[in-house]
Amino acid sequence: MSQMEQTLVIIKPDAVKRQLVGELIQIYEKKGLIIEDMSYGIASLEALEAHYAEHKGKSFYDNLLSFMQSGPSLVMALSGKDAIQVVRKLNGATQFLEAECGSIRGQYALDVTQNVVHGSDSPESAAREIAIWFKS
Ligand code: DAT
Ligand code: MG
Repeated sequence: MSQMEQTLVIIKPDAVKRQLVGELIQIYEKKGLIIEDMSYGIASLEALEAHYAEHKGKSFYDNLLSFMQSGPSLVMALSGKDAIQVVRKLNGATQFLEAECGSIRGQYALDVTQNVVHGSDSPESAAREIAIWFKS
């Protein structure tokens, strides 16, 4: 059964630097997803620590946080039918070599950390992440 969902997307600093913002938004919009909210700027350490709490202690964690603060990023809440899985498919696998060629990472990523976009991985993650970035 399809469900209306919200998910959290981040267009990461590497993609902003490469001026891919418009192109990436177009991919999500053309798919039919709706932009519910957005926020642009250099992410705070507090938000990033909360967002990436599951990865704390891993070998790539410090590098990940410094990359995510290396420039502005665009954080968005998107909604639509099965939005969480739809965005994960559009984004492609975490490892760029495994990402399908037509996916965002398949087309634009050549690095496992600097991998262009983030998408929530489950309804629980989506709710948690949206609350972190869009405190109402
Ligand atoms: P995803 O972003 O596909 O949900 P994740 O949650 O496993 O992937 O990891 C979060 C981010 O951390 C990922 O986008 C890039 C970085 N990362 C993950 N695994 C990594 C690794 N083995 N080496 C370096 N960076 C990694
Ligand atoms: Mg993840």
